Amino acid sequence: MSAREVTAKAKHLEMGLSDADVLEMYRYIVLARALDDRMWVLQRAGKAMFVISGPGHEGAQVGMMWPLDRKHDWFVPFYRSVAAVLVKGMSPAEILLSLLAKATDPSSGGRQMPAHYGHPRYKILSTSSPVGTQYPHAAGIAYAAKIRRTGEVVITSIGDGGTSQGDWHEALNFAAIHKVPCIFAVENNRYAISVPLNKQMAVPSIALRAQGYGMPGSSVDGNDVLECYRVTKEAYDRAKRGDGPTLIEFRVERLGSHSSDDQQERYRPKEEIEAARQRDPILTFGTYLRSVGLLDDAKDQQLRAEVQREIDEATDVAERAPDPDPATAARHVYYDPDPDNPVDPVWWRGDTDRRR
Ligand SMILES: Cc1ncc(C[n+]2csc(CCOP(=O)(O)OP(=O)(O)O)c2C)c(N)n1
Repeated sequence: MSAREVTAKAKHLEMGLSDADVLEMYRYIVLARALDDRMWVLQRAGKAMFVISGPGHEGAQVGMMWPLDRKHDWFVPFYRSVAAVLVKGMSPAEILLSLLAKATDPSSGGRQMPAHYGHPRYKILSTSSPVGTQYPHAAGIAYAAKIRRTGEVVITSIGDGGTSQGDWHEALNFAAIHKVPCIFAVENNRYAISVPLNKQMAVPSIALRAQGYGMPGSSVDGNDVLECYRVTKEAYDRAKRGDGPTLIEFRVERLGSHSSDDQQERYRPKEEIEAARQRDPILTFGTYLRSVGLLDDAKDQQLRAEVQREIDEATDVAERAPDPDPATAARHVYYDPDPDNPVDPVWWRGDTDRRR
């Protein structure tokens, strides 16, 4: 039975999303969560040194990535962007290769900390550790896309605390002045590690700040996956038309601690943590899919079993992968021409005599 038969007004159909689309979106959310759980298990087992991930942010991330052309457009992630990089093309195995710092980790060959995602093939820009730097990077890529008339759109994301960084403000100002095709997402979980939102800003909404730079700003419930899609699609179409950037605040819940290095129970009230769990996007989106007849217990169990198998296989691949050769530790730190690497700038220019 399709959603159209159950109700003439299924919200996703009105938005132009098919039944297959919304089921795939749900699958990505469940996949990202299962991957997240596995990362924590690997860390607790002493196989990974650190975990920082996105439980609770998945619905907003899947909704915000869905309007993108996954091959053509750019994504500039942050450490919580697990679901987002999956939608953009990375596999669970690639994410686990980076968690375990393996030689074949596509993000950095095992050099970066976990959660510093990057992938040239999927146009995911490598993550830098200082919070906020992704915003000017995204504004710069979007400026280049505009000058080169490539038609690419850029999306980047950050947490609420990251909006206190100078980089964040400079990027928005520059992007609005030059009307670049960029979507600036903020995943507002109301905490920057243990620092609450009211110690980061004196305004009631991050979206309000857009006005100060001369771009539209929206605030959306990040557990309402379809709303996240709708608002981002509007911003995407605006960027495509050449009308410039948009700021979108996604109000999300952080369902765990900031990272494997802290304990949220020490700075968050129990009731708040419990209330956050009720707003889990797996629950909210699952409820929607059931209400339009696309999901039931049997289908949900089958999907979760398939996802679990995929995560088990990815774990095997990552655990069996070789560690990097210590002799190559400084590779990628300084410029090192590599004729076999298709993203090497020398290779691009065909300037091969400059190779060592
Ligand atoms: C410039 C800079 N300052 C501090 C840090 C350490 N740090 C890493 S994540 C983080 C909290 C960021 O909070 P927020 O932007 O709200 O995102 P969230 O982790 O809550 O998703 C901090 C302070 C850093 N990486 N870079």
